[in-house]
Amino acid sequence: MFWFVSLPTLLCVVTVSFSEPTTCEDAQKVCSVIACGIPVTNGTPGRDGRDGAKGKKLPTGQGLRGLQGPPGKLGPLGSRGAPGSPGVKGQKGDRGDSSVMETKLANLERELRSLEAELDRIKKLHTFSLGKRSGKKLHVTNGEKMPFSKVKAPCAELQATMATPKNAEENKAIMEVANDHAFLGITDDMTGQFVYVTGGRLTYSNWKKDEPNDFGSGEDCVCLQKNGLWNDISCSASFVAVCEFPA
Ligand SMILES: [Ca+2]
Ligand SMILES: [Ca+2]
Repeated sequence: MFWFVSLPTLLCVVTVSFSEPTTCEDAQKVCSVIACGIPVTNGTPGRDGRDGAKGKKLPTGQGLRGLQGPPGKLGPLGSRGAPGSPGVKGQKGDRGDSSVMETKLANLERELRSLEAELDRIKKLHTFSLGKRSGKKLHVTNGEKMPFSKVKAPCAELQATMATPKNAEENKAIMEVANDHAFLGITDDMTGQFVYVTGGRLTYSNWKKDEPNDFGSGEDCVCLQKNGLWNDISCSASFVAVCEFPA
């Protein structure tokens, strides 16, 4: 049977066996008469092939994004910012109902004026009946005689002080009000120097001749005599109490 195979066909088979065409189409390009698709029986498996060439390294891919972590710690307070610009001025509000307060205030003012007038009237009555105005002072007395230690209290009840003449006019006013020997608010029982009971050294005096003499080393208070002269005398003696307060 091999003897009927033409020569070109035989050469083609030989040629094909040496060039190892990879496909049947490759074989057809070399040999136009070769018959493809002829069924063949499977042979024994070939040997394992050699290791292939090392693959090309690909660029690093992007991995999957991890889960979001917990919030971080609160940061420190920032510095105080600059003041903002003023807001838009609001509309004028409705007028409140202040008539009740205005009425009460008016009543209080009326009562205050009435009390001031009454007080002024009482002061004038005192001046006319008991007291004597001298400059900015008003001197009063009830005519009662008492020791020096007891004069201070009734004056304090009137929110006044013991009579302390600071000039000749006041000295004369006290003398006329007392119309008798009177204690003045002056003593030297603490330091040996005569001072006002309200504090401070004397700025005016009207001592009688040879006074103060501190007779018997026991004269620490001052008496205004009926003639207006001063004498240091015992504080335990009793004389008219005269008080003074701002007119
Ligand atoms: Ca004395
Ligand atoms: Ca004396």
